[in-house]
Amino acid sequence: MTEYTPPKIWTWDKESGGRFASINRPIAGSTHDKELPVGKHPFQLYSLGTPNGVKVTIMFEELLAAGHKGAEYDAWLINIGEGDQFGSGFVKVNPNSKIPALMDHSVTPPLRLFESGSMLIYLAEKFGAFLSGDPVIRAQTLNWLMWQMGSAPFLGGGFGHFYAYAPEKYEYPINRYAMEVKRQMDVLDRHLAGNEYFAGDDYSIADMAIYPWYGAMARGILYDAAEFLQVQEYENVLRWTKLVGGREAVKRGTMVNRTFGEPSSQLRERHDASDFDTKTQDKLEPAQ
Ligand SMILES: N[C@@H](CCC(=O)N[C@@H](CS)C(=O)NCC(=O)O)C(=O)O
Repeated sequence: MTEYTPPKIWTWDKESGGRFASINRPIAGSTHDKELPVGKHPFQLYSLGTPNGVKVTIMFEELLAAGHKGAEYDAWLINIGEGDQFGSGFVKVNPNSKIPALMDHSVTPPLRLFESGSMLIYLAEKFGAFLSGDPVIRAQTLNWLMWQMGSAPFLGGGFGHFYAYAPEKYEYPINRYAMEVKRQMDVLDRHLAGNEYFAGDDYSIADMAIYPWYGAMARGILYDAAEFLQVQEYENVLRWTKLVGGREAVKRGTMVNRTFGEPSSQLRERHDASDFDTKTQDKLEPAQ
């Protein structure tokens, strides 16, 4: 690795490379005028089927499966590779320009929500589901929810970035973040050795937040790093991953706003429960 002496003042090198170089910028705010579409349901979600997006679509599908009809939602596709997150309408909902972004039109005035963890807590409280009213269990759930929000950036922005997306492979950051991700997996594994779910006996928003990131890592589908990180060692995480991944609502939530993988697993936009049967990519664009 070539050594770098930082200049006195940092300047933006637009050509710095890497998979997401074209959307990374050192300034906030919108780059173009574009209003967001609004569908017929109380909730309007603007997202993409990445782990952060999937946390919220899993929650909506779980709420609907539990009979909460007020949780109907439209899920619009935000293509972050094309810079949709910098449109003026999107920035009004999330000034941080990241998916997911959510509007609740069932309240007056309509409420904007950004940060997936904030959405999970809001929805759980609104519908009285997946977050216990018991102060002790509630605190345990929020411990793990906040753990996920604080830890996953080291998995994604740290390990994933340097192992999979950086323009070249550098030993120092890959070592540093591989060590941290293995430590995190071990934290989860030890907790799950004595607990069915993160908050104890009951499935909660903590499981919904952790599964899309660490369940994907345990299943070996994140950054093609299963062998490198020897993820099969984390047996309790694997047990829990199978349990959560087997839920019908989790399977549906994982399909929403997904633009990669098997065409039958991609429901790029969801505007009705029946879309899972009729609007997946294999049905919209059948192979010739
Ligand atoms: N802490 C945020 C993270 C959201 C986030 O990082 N979203 C990514 C996709 S997974 C994004 O929109 N990136 C676009 C960009 O950085 O321009 C949350 O959980 O909502």
